[in-house]
Amino acid sequence: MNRYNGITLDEFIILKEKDYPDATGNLSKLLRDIGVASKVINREVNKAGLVDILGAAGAVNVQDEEQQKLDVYANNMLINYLKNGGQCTGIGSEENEDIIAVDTEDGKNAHYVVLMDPLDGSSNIDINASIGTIFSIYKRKSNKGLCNLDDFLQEGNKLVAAGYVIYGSSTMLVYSTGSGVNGFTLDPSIGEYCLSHPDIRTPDTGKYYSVNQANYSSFPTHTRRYIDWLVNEKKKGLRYIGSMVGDMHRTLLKGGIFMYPATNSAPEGKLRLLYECIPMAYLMVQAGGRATDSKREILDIIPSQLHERCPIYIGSTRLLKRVDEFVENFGD
Ligand code: P6P
Repeated sequence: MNRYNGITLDEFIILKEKDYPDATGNLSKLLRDIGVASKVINREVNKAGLVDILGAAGAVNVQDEEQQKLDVYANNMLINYLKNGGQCTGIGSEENEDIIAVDTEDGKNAHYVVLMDPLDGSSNIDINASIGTIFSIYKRKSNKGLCNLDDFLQEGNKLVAAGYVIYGSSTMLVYSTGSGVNGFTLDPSIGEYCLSHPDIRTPDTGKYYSVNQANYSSFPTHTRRYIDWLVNEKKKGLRYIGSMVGDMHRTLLKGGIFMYPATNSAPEGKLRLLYECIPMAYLMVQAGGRATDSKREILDIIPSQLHERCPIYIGSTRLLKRVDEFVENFGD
């Protein structure tokens, strides 16, 4: 029983701030702002079936995907909280073509930029499967004033924090500031996230692999042979929700491997490097796992564009090691 078990997210953030002597409290405030925004999004997600906020908003986002109304709501909610919280100088959202520079006095003097996928897995909204919010926080590279694109195009090793909120059978916020991963479950009776999963560690192997098997024939040879090995030699089971936050939450807690490889139609993979792959890789590494694009550690990749995609293989260290061996034996 962890001595912190059950304390609220706010209490935990303040408690952990003491571990950083030069902490000013700005990052703590920013994390709390994200936590509050997620509770407001959670309220709308929980009643999505009851009011007319389901179904496409009509617009399409930069990924050419039809935006669901909840996508739009979650994006606007997070942008408002981040703009008004005073700790964020800029926002990069999967739903917005360009960065949003916060041009208030506080914003121009703030230290952090936030990258986010406001509502990942939105194709699952209508069928009530798990969806989630994914966020990353970097220290700006520029000095004061309006932020610029370089503040966002940073490798994952430079992250100061990352996390996700999963809106599932219960709502959880899972995050790290670089010294381990902790999970908080929302207690609706008090409206607070309470520590429920202290110091999450990913097992070095696991029962399941997670991939869209329908794309099998167009995966690289090394990936097809690797999946054959998982199924025929290791008798692994397949679990795939089609919502990265849901598939990653299972992999983080239970071990295994999640993959979104390159395919014929998506030679760079489908998932976005900055909004999905880097934050999830950061959390997985912090929990003792690993994440690559089949050749490079995800956290070492220096992004060149805001919306670039990359293949991802992420999960238990022993299963990732075998990916290296299959790539070695079967090439690209
Ligand atoms: P596919 C959801 O649209 C998403 O971006 C991720 O959450 C999920 O892992 C992936 O796409 C699912 O893609 O091609 O298997 O439907």
